[in-house]
Amino acid sequence: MRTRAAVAIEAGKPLEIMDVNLDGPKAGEVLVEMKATGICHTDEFTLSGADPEGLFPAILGHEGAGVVVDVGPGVTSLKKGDHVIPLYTPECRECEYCLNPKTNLCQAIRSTQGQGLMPDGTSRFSTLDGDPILHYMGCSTFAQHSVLPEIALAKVREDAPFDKICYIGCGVTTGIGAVINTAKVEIGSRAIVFGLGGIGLNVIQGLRLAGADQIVGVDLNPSKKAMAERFGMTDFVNPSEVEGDLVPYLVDLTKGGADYTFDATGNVQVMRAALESAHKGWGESVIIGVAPAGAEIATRPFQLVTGRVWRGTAFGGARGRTDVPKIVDWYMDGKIEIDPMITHTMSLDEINTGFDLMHEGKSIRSVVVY
Ligand code: NAD
Ligand code: DAO
Ligand code: ZN
Ligand code: ZN
Repeated sequence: MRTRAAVAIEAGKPLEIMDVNLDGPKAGEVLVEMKATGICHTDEFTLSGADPEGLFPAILGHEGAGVVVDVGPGVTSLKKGDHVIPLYTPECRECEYCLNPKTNLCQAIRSTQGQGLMPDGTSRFSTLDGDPILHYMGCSTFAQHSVLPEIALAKVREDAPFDKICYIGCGVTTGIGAVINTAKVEIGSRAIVFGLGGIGLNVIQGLRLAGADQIVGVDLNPSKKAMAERFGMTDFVNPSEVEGDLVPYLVDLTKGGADYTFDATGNVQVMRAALESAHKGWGESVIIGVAPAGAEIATRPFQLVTGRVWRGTAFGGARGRTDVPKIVDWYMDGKIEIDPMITHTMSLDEINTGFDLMHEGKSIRSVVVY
């Protein structure tokens, strides 16, 4: 079939909107009509050329929501008409990783997904001239139709609005999951969140959900304060306004250090400050931000000897087919908010405007509605 897509032809160039060919689903695969997709910083990271693993030409996008149009042979868990959210972290429920409760990093299709290919080693997308176009993070949600492995789709309730729940495909789940699944924050905790963007705001609402008593937000951009307060931040710190070192200031503010700290900036100096502002003896620091290629973290080992813990999280530690439908329920039941974070919506033809808004720091989330 033919479908319309925003194609990343090469790094550093705007996406090109064009008709492309899409082959139907093979065994274990599902054809999805995308109804909405968020534009995430990771799409920008790849499009900019900063991602050393970025491959071109490709159809980017990994934060979608849509409807099943067709299923390939052997697909049992999904049928035509089901509402789904694509998963860049799949859940096969059979591999060594899925069977280990300590991780969500299913490895069933890891190698082909990283090469921009479907599990059989080929691409379903091609140009009208027949040249292959690569998939991206196993999702390629910047196309009106996409083919995905069955294990990379979460089935969700049908009354949930696509233009909001697409954000659960990455930002919402990553932020809330970092709190609930990775840190396992207890009621009454003190926490510090570094970076109040699309991920950090969801960490903040995750902390509110978990019953944290003190939620400190740290950001260089003072315009982030109002929205973070709306989601539960109790104290705002702008590092550029702190006299002296940031870490002792934060340790003092949290009465000896935070029980939990989160990096949602991707900056390795911030990651160090996050670790060192965690409480001596028990404080845990969770790295969410993706640092530039080759960047390294540092601290004095004595920080760990004296009881602080450094850990990281991918997709908020969520097992997508199991956890994503529950997060959609939380949204529909009013336990979490998404609507205020969707600051802009646009058509596929206008998708490059979404990237411009991100560069200008004017959006939290832009969503393309098909
Ligand atoms: P964003 O750009 O919307 O937000 C980042 C925020 O950090 C901004 O508000 C910015 O002002 C602030 N900031 C930057 N430098 C700072 C500093 N030195 N001190 C304090 N604040 C600073 O980005 P986002 O969409 O929220 O993503 C945050 C990070 O999370 C990115 O690195 C992204 O790649 C990563 N991410 C990780 C996962 C995962 O599974 N681990 C998933 C999605 C995104
Ligand atoms: O190596 O098994 C693996 C998969 C790693 C995927 C980790 C994704 C981390 C977050 C990237 C940004 C998400 C938008
Ligand atoms: Zn698996
Ligand atoms: Zn993302």
